[in-house]
Amino acid sequence: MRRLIALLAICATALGLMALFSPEASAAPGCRVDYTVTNQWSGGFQAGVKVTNLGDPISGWTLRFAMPDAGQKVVQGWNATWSQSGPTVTVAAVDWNRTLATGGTADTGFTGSFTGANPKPAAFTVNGVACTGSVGEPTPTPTPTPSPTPTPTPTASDPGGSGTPVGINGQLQVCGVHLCNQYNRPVQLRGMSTHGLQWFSQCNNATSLDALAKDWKSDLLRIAMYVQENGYETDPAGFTGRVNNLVDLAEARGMYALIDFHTLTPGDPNYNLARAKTFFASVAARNANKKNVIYEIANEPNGVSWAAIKSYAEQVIPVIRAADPDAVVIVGTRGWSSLGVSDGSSESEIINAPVNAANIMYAFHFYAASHKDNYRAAVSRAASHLPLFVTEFGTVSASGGGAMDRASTTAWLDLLDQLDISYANWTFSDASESSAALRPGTCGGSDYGSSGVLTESGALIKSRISTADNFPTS
Ligand code: IDC
Repeated sequence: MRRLIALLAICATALGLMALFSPEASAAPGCRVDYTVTNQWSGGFQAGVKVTNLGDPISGWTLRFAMPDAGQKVVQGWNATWSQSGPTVTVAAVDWNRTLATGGTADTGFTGSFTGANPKPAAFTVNGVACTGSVGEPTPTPTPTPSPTPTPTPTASDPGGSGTPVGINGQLQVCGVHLCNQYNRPVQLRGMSTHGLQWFSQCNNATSLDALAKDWKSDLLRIAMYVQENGYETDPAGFTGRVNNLVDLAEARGMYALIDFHTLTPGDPNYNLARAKTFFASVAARNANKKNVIYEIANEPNGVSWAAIKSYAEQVIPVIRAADPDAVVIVGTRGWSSLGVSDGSSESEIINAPVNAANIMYAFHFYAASHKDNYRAAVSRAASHLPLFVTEFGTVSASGGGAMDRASTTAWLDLLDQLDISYANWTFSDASESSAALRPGTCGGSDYGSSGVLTESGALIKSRISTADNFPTS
């Protein structure tokens, strides 16, 4: 009998130890959850949920909390897998944020709906351990009732601070063939594009975007959300959430955010028409009140006529306008956004049959080692008829690799400066390809701007975009 008791005691200890070391119930003796309602409207709200691990490093986490009111429902979450059963909300880490060092944080959030009150949730646990840290500010009362304790957001009138690109220029609009600021004066935005979010999200974090805004002085972040190649189509809610999160990170730093529906293969954007409508309805509704958002509805149509692209645009643009009437929308062009040139056509097919919508621009892309004088000539001609935005370009060949072509890149950027055409460089990432601005592996560190981490392309582009903007203010 005594032996049996001893055996049971050993088993119990072993089970306890297993529980302690399994990632789900690991030894995190402490955690904090910051829950902040960042926006609230009639029947709906948005909240940021930040998990801080105050215990030992963990290699996986699941957050749970309870919604106090029966009418409170999670609609869509981001940066984690969200589910709700009755009052209990379960938030499971995703691959790229499941490891949390001591003091490490994971930023997630969700949009929700509510019917009665919208009290703040309770009983936060991470891997079953109660999080006793602060759970954030009291929830503001629904608008339009003025809130006694409004949750501060950087959205208001001065996003990211008064000296920033968004702080100075405010809501953009197309005037004539130019992109104009709130004073109706032409502006040129110069910045960077992410790589595919499905592959390089580790390069887009608070530290790297601080560097991009302050050190690179980038005016914009293009958010390249691939639709295929393990992108949006595999997890619409997850990718929508990631895009929204990056819009917020850009906004908080006073940068414009170009939401790129990165279609590439197949080349006919109509293949993704239904997805585009769903995606843009959602991001446009969610970001309608922001001044920093620009929509790019199809990255690079290819193997498809201008008529088919125009038809796609005329179906997607009204969906955006219904939710966000005043934002600039950019339409991709034939032949990988070459204004048709790569297909043996030219800008005249667009001039002769423009998209039937206001406040829009047309995308032009180039890769400096592949696209030279005849493409520059097309842009020079087109620029006096069409509002153009170079939403993507590389300093290298169209494969994204090969040698950097400094002379052609310089000729291109000088031309764009002269014409006041905005641009975003491919890519602000550490991909192992010469178009990447950061050296392979460097996104795991905390330096995103010094010469030690920049590639040849990164150094050239940073030197070009970090010069003073001199945006007109009257
Ligand atoms: C390339 C990436 C490469 C990736 C490939 C996948 O650099 O790492 O494997 O896409 O599709 C474009 C496209 C852009 C390309 C880029 C370079 O918009 O997605 O990225 N490029 O080839 N158009 C012209 C060049």
